[in-house]
Amino acid sequence: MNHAPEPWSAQEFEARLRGKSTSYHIHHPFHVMMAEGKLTRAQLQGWVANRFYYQISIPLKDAAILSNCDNREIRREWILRILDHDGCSLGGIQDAGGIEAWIGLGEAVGLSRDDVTSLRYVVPAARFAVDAYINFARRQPWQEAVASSLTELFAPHIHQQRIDTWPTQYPWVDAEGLRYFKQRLTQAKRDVAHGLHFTLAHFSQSRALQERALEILQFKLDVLWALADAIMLSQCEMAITGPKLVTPHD
Ligand code: AHQ
Repeated sequence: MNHAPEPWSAQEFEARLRGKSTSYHIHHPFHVMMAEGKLTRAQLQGWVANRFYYQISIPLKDAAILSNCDNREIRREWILRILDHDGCSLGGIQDAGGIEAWIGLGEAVGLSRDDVTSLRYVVPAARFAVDAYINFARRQPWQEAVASSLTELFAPHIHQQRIDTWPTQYPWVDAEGLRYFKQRLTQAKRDVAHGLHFTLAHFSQSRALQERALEILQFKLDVLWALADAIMLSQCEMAITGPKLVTPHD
């Protein structure tokens, strides 16, 4: 009789999760072009405007996890992610939040607040990629949605890359706009410590669950890759239709 393979050790399991860094969107041609300073002003504006839809969707994703999660200890930690993005006013602490910081990034690259918040420049394929992530979190067990957040294992690297390269590659961008990336450096590390600890424990009950965790992480890596595809394609369309950021809704 075939016996199910033994689960990997925690070290092996974590190494396999981290090994998926090769699929991270830092390697996407669009992000490589960004790091090399090859994006035009309109292309960088298009990226900021489209990524705003991802940013405002993160709290909805996290709220879906909270609404599905029956574990108070997990919820106490997970709710911090919503406050990080939506902002909060707690015990004298006033934090405008990451969504507000992303609007500031939009203004730093020359968009108006309304250009960003109206979502007028968000292209359909970008919406579809982000919505696939939100709907995954709504419909799958909360434990799987926790595992899907682990693309942030690789996020500090891409945030640091922008902080390091934009001042010289895009000197016209107001440095204040980089605030979002700087605050994510610490927030992402806290979030990953929590999400990874839970994922290593929960999914190590069997080899099949560990394999599922890798499958979930690949799904989310594909979401980020598809989002970059959508933004890059919209730039090609813009090259054909002219410099103005355009979407089918215009
Ligand atoms: O700004 C980002 C962010 O707040 C999050 C939350 C996390 C999640 O729950 O899925 N993932 C994530 C990411 C953010 N920024 C992306 C970037 O490239 O700026 C990276 C992305 C991630 O790696 O998942």
